Amino acid sequence: MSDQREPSVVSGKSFTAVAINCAAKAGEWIKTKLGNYNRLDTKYSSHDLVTEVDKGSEQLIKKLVLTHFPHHSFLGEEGVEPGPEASAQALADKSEAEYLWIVDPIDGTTNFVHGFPFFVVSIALAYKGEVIVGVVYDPMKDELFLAEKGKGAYVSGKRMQVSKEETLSSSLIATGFPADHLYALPLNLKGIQALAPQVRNLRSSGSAALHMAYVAAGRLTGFWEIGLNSWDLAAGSLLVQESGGIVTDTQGKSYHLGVRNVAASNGLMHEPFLKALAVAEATE
Ligand code: 2AM
Ligand code: CA
Repeated sequence: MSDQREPSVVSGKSFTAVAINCAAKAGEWIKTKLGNYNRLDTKYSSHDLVTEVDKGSEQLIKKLVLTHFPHHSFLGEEGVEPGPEASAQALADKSEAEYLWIVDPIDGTTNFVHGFPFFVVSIALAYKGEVIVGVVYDPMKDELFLAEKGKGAYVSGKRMQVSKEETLSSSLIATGFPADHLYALPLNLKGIQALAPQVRNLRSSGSAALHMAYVAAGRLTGFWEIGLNSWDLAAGSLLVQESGGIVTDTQGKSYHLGVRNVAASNGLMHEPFLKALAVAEATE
């Protein structure tokens, strides 16, 4: 087996092996529940959905992680009250953790609920606040995106690289339509209005983690969105960085776990990308 494939080899009780195992197990289980679950609740607003499957997936992952690493800390979307303040507080509460697992058990819940086949499991491990392992698993395509700090990023065992577009006009860019209709959605819509005529085209799959993985894989040139949470971005941020791309907030500051307004790209068009958002006053 070539060196390039090594990081996806599962062995022993390594952090990466556990992350992969959790994502694969949760993803397979989620897939069996597609169109086959009982409870649908809303969280922050009628646009913010959660199902028993989100909760079950998080329990499965948490149990597995803590079985292997009982002294590690765990931050999962379903363990946090809805809303930006609670998210920020939950992250602050874990700021002293040496090893912190940051998990979105289903990123793209609205898609899952509607049977629109774009949703992923996102699992990151941070060491002293820095992401060192990131896994995003898409069970519908059976694609596993993996990055280890300093060791590159891989999709299903194949090394990933960001795309090569250097201009906005040649870029395919993704964004989202945030559930928060008071603050995040209007800002994002401003960015959309400004960027749509300037780029090759825009896409919106409904899963931030999948967009980050696709930037890493060179399938998208860039991605931005206002009002995301640490669990949407932690794994994807390492995927993009280890594939040669850049992750900042929408104002250009380096990525850290607290970033909510994200801009990720191949790096080559990051400057005009951020500039277009700034000119549109769509950054915060
Ligand atoms: P989710 O499916 O895990 O909720 C789509 O715009 C992206 O926004 C998805 O990654 C989605 O993740 C996330 N999202 C949905 N509701 C959100 C909320 N209230 N706050 C922050 N992010 C949200
Ligand atoms: Ca989620």
